[in-house]
Amino acid sequence: NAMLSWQRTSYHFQPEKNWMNDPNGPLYHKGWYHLFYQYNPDSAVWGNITWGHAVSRDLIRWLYLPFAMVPDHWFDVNGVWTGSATFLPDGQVIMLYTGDTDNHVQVQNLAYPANLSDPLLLNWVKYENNPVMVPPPGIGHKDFRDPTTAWHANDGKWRVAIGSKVNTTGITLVYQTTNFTSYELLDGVMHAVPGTGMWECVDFYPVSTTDTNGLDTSFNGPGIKHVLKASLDDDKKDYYALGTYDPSNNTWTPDNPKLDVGIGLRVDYGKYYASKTFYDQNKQRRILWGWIGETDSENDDLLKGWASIQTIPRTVVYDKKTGTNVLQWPVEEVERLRSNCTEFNGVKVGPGLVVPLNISSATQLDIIATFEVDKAALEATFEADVGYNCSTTGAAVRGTLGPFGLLVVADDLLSEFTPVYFYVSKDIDGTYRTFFCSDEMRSSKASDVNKKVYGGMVPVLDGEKFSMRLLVDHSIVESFAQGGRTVITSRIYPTKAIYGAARAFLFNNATGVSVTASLKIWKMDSVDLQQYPFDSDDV
Ligand code: DQQ
Repeated sequence: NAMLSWQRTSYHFQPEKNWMNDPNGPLYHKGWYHLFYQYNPDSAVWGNITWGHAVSRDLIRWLYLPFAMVPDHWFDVNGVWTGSATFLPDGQVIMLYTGDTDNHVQVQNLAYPANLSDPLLLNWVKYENNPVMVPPPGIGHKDFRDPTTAWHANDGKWRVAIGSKVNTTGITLVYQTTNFTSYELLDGVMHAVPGTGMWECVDFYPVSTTDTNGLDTSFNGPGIKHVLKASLDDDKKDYYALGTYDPSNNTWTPDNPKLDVGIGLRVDYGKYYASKTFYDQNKQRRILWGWIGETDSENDDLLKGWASIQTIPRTVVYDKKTGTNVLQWPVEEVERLRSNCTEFNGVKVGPGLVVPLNISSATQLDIIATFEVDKAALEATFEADVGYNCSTTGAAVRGTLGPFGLLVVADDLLSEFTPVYFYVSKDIDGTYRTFFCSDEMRSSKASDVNKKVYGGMVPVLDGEKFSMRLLVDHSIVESFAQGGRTVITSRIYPTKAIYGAARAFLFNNATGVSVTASLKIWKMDSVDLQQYPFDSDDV
């Protein structure tokens, strides 16, 4: 449907048509990054789940390959569901995935490449004695899915985590194996959080507290913490926590019980789910993928013939400055798409003002913006909006110390726009709290769009400016605050602010402070995604 074609992205990964959901089994092999993904070959809604497959040299320019796995055995005939890849020391690639069986039981299956020397890993073999794990006693047949990348424990055995629940308690089960064909369930659970429901797509990985490089999933020792992430089926949100892993008793303990998995930090505060990391041995970094669904209607998805996007892959590291969160940042390769930089330096935006930025066709942008708030005014404020929360008020509501930020994917008349902004609150004891929000309420004139105000708190340390980075790509805005401490992804469906009509503005809706903004705005080139077999130059 040409009418909706401007909603397709120009530099994010999405299939040519039909439905996509979770990223699966990401890995780097012989010069190629591989992405597998949950895919419906027949329609733009979920179903017939198959593993789509694409490869890239640089995580940005993707080539579509034939399906890696289709639902064709009794142990996965109702869907080749989510899974993860593990490299063995001899280079063998192990793929563990969930199959929905002929009887709708969730089991774990083993697959491996038919030919490891093929850089494209085109052919996959399903192990003949699948399944390799079935729901253990006490676990529901529909509550047992999404195996993680395996890690090598200090006892010389491999371990793999699987999400589940008992009543309304979300849990992580751990199995151990030496050969990936037979598995033993370890006693107890690695972690459990009451009230969080079914844990999907568990991710578990080490981060260095001292170095900036990523760590292989099996890495353990001093100077590291472990991130545990779960995708909560009940509210379709990804939560993570930092903690300590003890392999000897198979437990993981959160640093701060108040910020445990499912009740504390979100991976991304916007439309974002089923994320998964992998260790990139090519560049010694850990890379995070996330599935960005649609927030228009299913009917519109069928009309436009496709649904869902993957984020630009993000590096993830421990935030040494705060010690309480990870930092997510778009992989450096995306910067190769930048062209045509426009700079704005020291633009003063007084209370209640909107300042147009002289950028045309503002649909594909990479924006870096910093804001300085008038210090005297901040200090003179006695109290401001204690108890503020991004989700209760959008950018239209004026406070003393916020909101201020950017309006993106806006038309000239501001009939459509999406504010991405900071909002500062101050308590009578002098403490500040900063929120980072994205307000979709006026992003589209279209009916049948589910619009929200998203966001969360973001630590802003002494001496830091307020800083944000935005990746704008037609119907998606990925927003990173303070170097990636808090991240928000929005889907937007503009009808006026499209192609040449799209603009960007600075705004300051605070009543009590002026802000001074400096920005760099790059146009982003489009990426051509090709179908296999492709030009041999690319291989
Ligand atoms: N999607 C897969 C499941 C997973 C869910 C099925 C999360 O394996 O739990 O498409 O979005």
